[in-house]
Amino acid sequence: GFSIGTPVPASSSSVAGPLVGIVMGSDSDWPVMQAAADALAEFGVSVEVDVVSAHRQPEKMVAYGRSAAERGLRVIVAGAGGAAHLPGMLAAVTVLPVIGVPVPLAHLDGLDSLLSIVQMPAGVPVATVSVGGARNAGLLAVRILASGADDDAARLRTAMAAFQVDLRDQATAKGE
Ligand code: RP5
Repeated sequence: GFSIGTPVPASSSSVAGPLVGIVMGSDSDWPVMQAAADALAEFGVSVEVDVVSAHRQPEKMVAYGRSAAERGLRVIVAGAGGAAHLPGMLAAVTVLPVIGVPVPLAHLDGLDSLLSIVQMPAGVPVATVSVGGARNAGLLAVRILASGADDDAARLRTAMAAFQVDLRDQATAKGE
């Protein structure tokens, strides 16, 4: 389980507030979205987690998106399933980069979620990961933070390079 809206303290970040907002249309999305939080925790990035439904909580969704940058967030990871409008609607009301996670539901194998998130009109970008690809969403958020000019970004670049060495070594161990 998880505490909605409770920031997870960073292990080694000097920044006070959460840098990444992880939101989802329903708490039923959490078993998929948890992988994004886990990836960010591995890199010591502070996150906040909340349920924000584009369809059932439209005012909350707009308020979340409009306040995100001024509250100190740098990236939003948004997951939703079915008619998955949350990532795109958030991208419409924030200047922050939005990473969309298509959450697979019982029907259509998540193709509905994928197409709802990936087919954004020009001018309103959402970086869409694979169906259920919340871990990559978290890792992409780390890479976005790592592209900065600050000391935290340099630390994240070093950590990401070490992570990639681990990936290579694991592949080698499997004989690839
Ligand atoms: C979407 O509807 C949510 O993102 C979730 O994937 C799906 C189903 O939500 P429940 O109400 O069944 O939990 O908005």
